[in-house]
Amino acid sequence: MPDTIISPDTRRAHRIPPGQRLTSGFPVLHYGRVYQVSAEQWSLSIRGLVEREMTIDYQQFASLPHVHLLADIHCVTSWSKLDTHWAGVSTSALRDLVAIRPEARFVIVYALGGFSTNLTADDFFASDVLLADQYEGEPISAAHGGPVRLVVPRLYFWKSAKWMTGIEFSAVDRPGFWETRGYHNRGDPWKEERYG
Ligand SMILES: Nc1nc2c(c(=O)[nH]1)N[C@H]1C(S)=C(S)[C@@H](COP(=O)(O)O)O[C@H]1N2
Ligand SMILES: [Mo]
Repeated sequence: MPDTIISPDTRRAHRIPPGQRLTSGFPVLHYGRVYQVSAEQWSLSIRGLVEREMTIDYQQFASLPHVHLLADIHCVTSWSKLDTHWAGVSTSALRDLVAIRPEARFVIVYALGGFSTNLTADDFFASDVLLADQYEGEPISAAHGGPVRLVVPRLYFWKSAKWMTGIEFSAVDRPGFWETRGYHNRGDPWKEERYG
């Protein structure tokens, strides 16, 4: 049985951030279309300030140690969902794989359709951030960003890129798709960092 990571926010006495309300379903939200990517087609490039740039395929990804995650998620459009279960590879597993240089204080995540999003290295390597390939015990559906999407529970869900294609480690911050269109650069739901 793989380890289970409990996102720290699930332990809060009050779990709904300000201005959010609970949803029971699982809304599908993204800019543009849904991408149908098979496991055979999928690959992820890891580049920038690392000792070993590499592109991994799904077979290599699947062979990395997997963990389970219990987390609450919060979309900036105001829905929140509690107790979601994911499985995948902890971002910390990438450290051994590519040897990240100390100057890499920022991470830019790329996805199909010209989507990207930026994070500080601290937020990217938080204990509950996964490159997820399962949701509720099943492969992640195309609509929710499968075969592999990012899950960053403690920031608004736009940071959780669906249909991931690449990860770039950088010394400088580079605002992504929504961050250059008026969304907050960090997006902490507990501080209501929605816009600007
Ligand atoms: N590639 C890609 N990933 C994306 C987006 C997008 O437009 N493109 N939208 C983000 C936003 S705004 C949200 S709320 C979540 C929604 O994920 P879901 O459809 O699984 O609920 O995906 C995020 N990841
Ligand atoms: Mo969103």
